[in-house]
Amino acid sequence: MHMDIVMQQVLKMKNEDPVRFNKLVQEGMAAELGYLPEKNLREISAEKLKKENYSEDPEYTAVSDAVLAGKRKDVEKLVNKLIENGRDPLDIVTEALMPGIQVQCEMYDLGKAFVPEILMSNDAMQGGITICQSELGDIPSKGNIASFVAQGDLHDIGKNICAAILKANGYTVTDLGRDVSKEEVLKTVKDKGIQLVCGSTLMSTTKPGLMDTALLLELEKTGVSVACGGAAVSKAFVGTFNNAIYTKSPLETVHKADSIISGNKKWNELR
Ligand code: B12
Repeated sequence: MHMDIVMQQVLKMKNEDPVRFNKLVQEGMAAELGYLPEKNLREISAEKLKKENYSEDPEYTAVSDAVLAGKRKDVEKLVNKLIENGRDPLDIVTEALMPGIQVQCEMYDLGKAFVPEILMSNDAMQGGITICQSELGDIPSKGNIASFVAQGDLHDIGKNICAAILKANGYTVTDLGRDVSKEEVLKTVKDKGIQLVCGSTLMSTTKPGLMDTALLLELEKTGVSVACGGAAVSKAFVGTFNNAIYTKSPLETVHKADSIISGNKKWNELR
């Protein structure tokens, strides 16, 4: 087709159907950067994503499926049964509950699932996480951590998982929720004797919130640094400012929190 006509159609779509326009631009960029192989984009199915994310244990797979279907009651029933059978609650979180939400989120990203499905799966996963946490009981606290999602960002699924895994590993976590200002974080650090802050963001536009928080905590001489994670955050980005470390996964955060809170290492030794 002649390029002028293509451009006219593209501009028409931009005005009349901005959602589709933005989706196509993002897919095109992701394919160009190598995140989405162009030819496979339409072939990705729930079955394929399950194969990539699910455990091989059928009892865990059943929980992941119930999370994917957004069935909170089924998740709770299955998780209770696994616990009765002596399964490790932390394993249930990472091997059974997390894979379900991961598949749902990837389906959403491909335009094959929608907001209500994400929210139902999140709720179903939270049902399972609550049971696992209560099962772990009162472990003597290893230290005080605050968790938050940067100002302007509402994506909190990953942060909730990270907070749950920190709690399961013996930390007292003050969860400030999402869309949190640096001033709120500072106040909590001062009021609650926080020893490490864990912050996350999933959008490029809200990344500066993590940097501003780390720098404010430094400026105010709190001695508390920020472990930064979430899909929009990279090691390179965190390396551009002081008083912060990059942690790729919740378990890596646990290990780095252990080093920082026991006083063995400072943020600048863990970069
Ligand atoms: C689910 C989702 C939503 C849900 C969020 C529901 C909720 N309660 O969180 C809804 C539908 C509400 C939503 C809304 C929007 N979204 Co959205 N969303 C997603 C999606 C599909 C999945 C994110 C997710 O939860 N993944 C699953 C979790 C488990 O993964 P995770 O967060 O990365 O967490 C893991 C690690 O990163 C790490 N981790 C996470 N946090 C932390 C913290 C610490 C300290 C550590 C150590 C580790 C860690 O551990 C986790 C477990 O492994 C992504 C695309 C994608 N595939 O990532 C887009 C995405 C993040 N959304 C995007 C956008 C643009 C939006 C909207 C602006 C859309 C719109 N036009 O309205 C709004 C934003 C509203 C706002 N102000 O925040 C873009 C962001 C682009 C960018 N880079 O800037 C993405 C990337 C989609 C895309 N391809 O364009 N979204």
